Amino acid sequence: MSIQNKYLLSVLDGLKVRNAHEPEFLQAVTEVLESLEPVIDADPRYEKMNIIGRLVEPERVVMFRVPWTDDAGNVQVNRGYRVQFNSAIGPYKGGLRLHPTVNLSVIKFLGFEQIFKNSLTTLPMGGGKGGSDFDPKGKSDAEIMRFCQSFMTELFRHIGPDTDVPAGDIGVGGREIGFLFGQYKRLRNEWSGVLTGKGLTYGGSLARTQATGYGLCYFANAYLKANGQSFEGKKVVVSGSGNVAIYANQKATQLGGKVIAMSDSNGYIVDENGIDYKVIQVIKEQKRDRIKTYLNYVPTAKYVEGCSGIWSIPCDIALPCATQNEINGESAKMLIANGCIGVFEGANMPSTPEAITAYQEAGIFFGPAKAANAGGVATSGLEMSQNSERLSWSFEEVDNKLKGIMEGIYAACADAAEKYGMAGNIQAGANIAGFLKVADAMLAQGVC
Ligand code: NDP
Ligand code: 2IT
Repeated sequence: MSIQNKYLLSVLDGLKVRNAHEPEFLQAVTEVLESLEPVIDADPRYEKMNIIGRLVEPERVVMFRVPWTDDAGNVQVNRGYRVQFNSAIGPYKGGLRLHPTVNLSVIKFLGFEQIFKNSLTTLPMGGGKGGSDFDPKGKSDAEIMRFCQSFMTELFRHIGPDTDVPAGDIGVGGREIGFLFGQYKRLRNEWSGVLTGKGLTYGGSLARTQATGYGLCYFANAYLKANGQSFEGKKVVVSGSGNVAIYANQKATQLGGKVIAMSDSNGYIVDENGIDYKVIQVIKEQKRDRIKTYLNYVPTAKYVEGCSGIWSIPCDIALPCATQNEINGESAKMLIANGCIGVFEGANMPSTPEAITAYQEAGIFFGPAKAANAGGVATSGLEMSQNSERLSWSFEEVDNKLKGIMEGIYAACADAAEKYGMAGNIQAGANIAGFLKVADAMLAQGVC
């Protein structure tokens, strides 16, 4: 789809000039602006108040030095980021990613996506994201702690429970959130719900750990159901084997699917009998080991070196849960040729533009990340509510709310797509429904 609207084109052209070295960010913005064309055409206020020009510019970008000492006594330095993208509908909210591929483009694309995702949850959260190019792989607990303490020693002055509330993402789970929280509390002399994904003994919410993976399957299930389909008897391929992938496996299996393949950045495993998520929990959450060690638990399974080959495995449903651009046009065509009926994105922006075009041309179901993986941040929003109330809700209560939110997101995307003449296009519906709430809040708040 190419943009015709002159205003949208001028914003995008300007952005390309000013951010030529930020390919992931430009990819994310282009995808959204293409869907917004009918909305901008229909209401002149968005152009008049330059809503799009303001939306694509982060309210604030913080970049900082993160010095730390490794176990051998060497002084290391990494680069830290927090992009506070949009606070029109609530405090900035979004995860922290620790991975060697992190740079400003990656954090800006994630922060931009987060604006619309958070809006879709219906909870009052603005968009933000942060992280560092620190590589947690092979580091000791003590090194992780020293890094997290140093990272928070700068970050603390920019965040707060009503200002900006970070959480986990790739490389940031319960262990890291604990170290970050401890350092924030120490620096501020204040106990507050400044981070989500906290441990259950200090303000965390039940079901937050499971929320992104469960939410992905609740969303996919609602989508499939609306089209007379279900997970029942379906072969499912899940990429990744981290937080999102593990609980996507568990829920897809509970809903009647069979997860036959999972991966990490080194390679993938295939087990036609179905992969038990508990084995992956042991390998990844307890031992922090590689996926190929699955063969020590299930010797009949197969391991293949290299992660992108996972999309050549015939399956009915694909749940990409690893990282951005992990499904390219060629992989998408392979999935479709092998009979895949739907791709639901657990990771952020896992499909390249060519892959999305292939899904659309084939007419398969496509659940875009900002809708399909919103369950994690939605449950972070529920954690914030519990912290404010000084109460904790039961697992069932949080899980039921999460399910309701994901079903509501599917309905909102379907309705928005239909209203703007693109019935069935859930990708466009997600962008439009997410945009409208933020844009209308921005209109109400004047030029700021
Ligand atoms: P984890 O760190 O728990 O797991 C990441 C998984 O993806 C690992 O299996 C990792 O393999 C693999 N992976 C990461 N980078 C790459 C890469 N460059 N190439 C191949 N594989 C890679 O992260 P999460 O499960 O939390 O996050 C996964 C995705 O879901 C990300 O896109 C994240 O932004 C998104 N997401 C996460 C949410 C959350 O609540 N955690 C919420 C919504 C979206 P290896 O161990 O070998 O690196
Ligand atoms: O991409 C995401 O939505 C997340 N990593 C979760 C963010 C959050 O604040 O829970």
